[in-house]
Amino acid sequence: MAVTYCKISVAFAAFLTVEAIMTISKFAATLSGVMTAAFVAFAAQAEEVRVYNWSDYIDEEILKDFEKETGIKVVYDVFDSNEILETKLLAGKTGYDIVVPSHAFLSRQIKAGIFQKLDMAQLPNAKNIWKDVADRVARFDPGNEFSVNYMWGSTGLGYVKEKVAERIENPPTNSWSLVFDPKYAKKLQDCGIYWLDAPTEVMPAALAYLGKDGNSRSADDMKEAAALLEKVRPFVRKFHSSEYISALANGEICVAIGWSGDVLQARDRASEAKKGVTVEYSIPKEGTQMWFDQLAIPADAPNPKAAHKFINYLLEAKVIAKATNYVNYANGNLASQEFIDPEVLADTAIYPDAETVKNLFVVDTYAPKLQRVVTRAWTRLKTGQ
Ligand code: N2P
Repeated sequence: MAVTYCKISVAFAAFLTVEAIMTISKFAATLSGVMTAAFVAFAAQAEEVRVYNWSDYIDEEILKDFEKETGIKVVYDVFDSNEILETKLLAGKTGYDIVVPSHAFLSRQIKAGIFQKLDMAQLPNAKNIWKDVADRVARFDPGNEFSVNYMWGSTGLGYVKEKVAERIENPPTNSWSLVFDPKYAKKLQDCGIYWLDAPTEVMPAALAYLGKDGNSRSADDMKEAAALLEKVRPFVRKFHSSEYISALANGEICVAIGWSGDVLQARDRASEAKKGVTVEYSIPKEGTQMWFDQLAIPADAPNPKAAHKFINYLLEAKVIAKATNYVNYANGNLASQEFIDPEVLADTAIYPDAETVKNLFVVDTYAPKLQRVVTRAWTRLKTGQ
């Protein structure tokens, strides 16, 4: 066959000019170049994992290490709001292989059929999972079938010690009153107060401050919490769920309602900068919520196999310890603890001890009716309508 082809080619070539032959061969070379590029692109596409995670939530070296180890390219996008993630997930076809909703959102998303079950056979490192954490999450993901914990933490107060002290004598930094009592909030207004742009974070905090159950299911309680928030809302400079890290670290604001590890990252950045800014985190004495951010694979994920590889990689004790050491959040991996920096492991703001845990509550998913009350109150709070 090859010989025949050759003969025909030679015979055919005899009819062509030298230039024509060169043009054809250039064309052939270009064609094969295009085909190679197309093949490489195809191969690269097949070897890609698309991850949608919270901002300021990983040491990027981990992504590079994963790429080196597996040859799978990581496309990594970030968000800072469960609502944003949920809107995308409900619309479908996100193109993501892994997303990271918090427990209460995860629960209703599982019921809405958003995720596929994890294939435990592809997750041998699941042996490292911390059972206490998995058990707590099982209330939201029964049998832990759809998700694995990435990080968990609490929602509290981040503040710049010097700036708050300049404005308030004996400031109640261990209490929600710092931001929810108009007497204090007013004094901090010029310096700057940020709130998380997240009703499911701020409303439970207001409930706890009022002495109510932070996990209350009562619409009346919610309305009372909203009324309290309305009173201090004029003193809030910004609703934002990630900018407070640099705002605190640079001493641009006085206080933020924020997430534990984010505030602790601000603390570390401020102390590295040595500009006289001391950032501290506190879990208010009235209590606050703890939450669990879960790795899950959308039902329509383009590359579930790579998603499992990525999750399995994050379940490696040393890998997830590296993430915790970088982001100052606790993880759900027991085996990782021997690789966690001793000061991180001993920090009760990160790994709460029994005494601290007493002050923490978990907020369940709001039923649609209660969710509407919360959403409406929040919109009114932010827009005045
Ligand atoms: C990371 C924030 C994650 C905590 N910046 C919110 N669940």
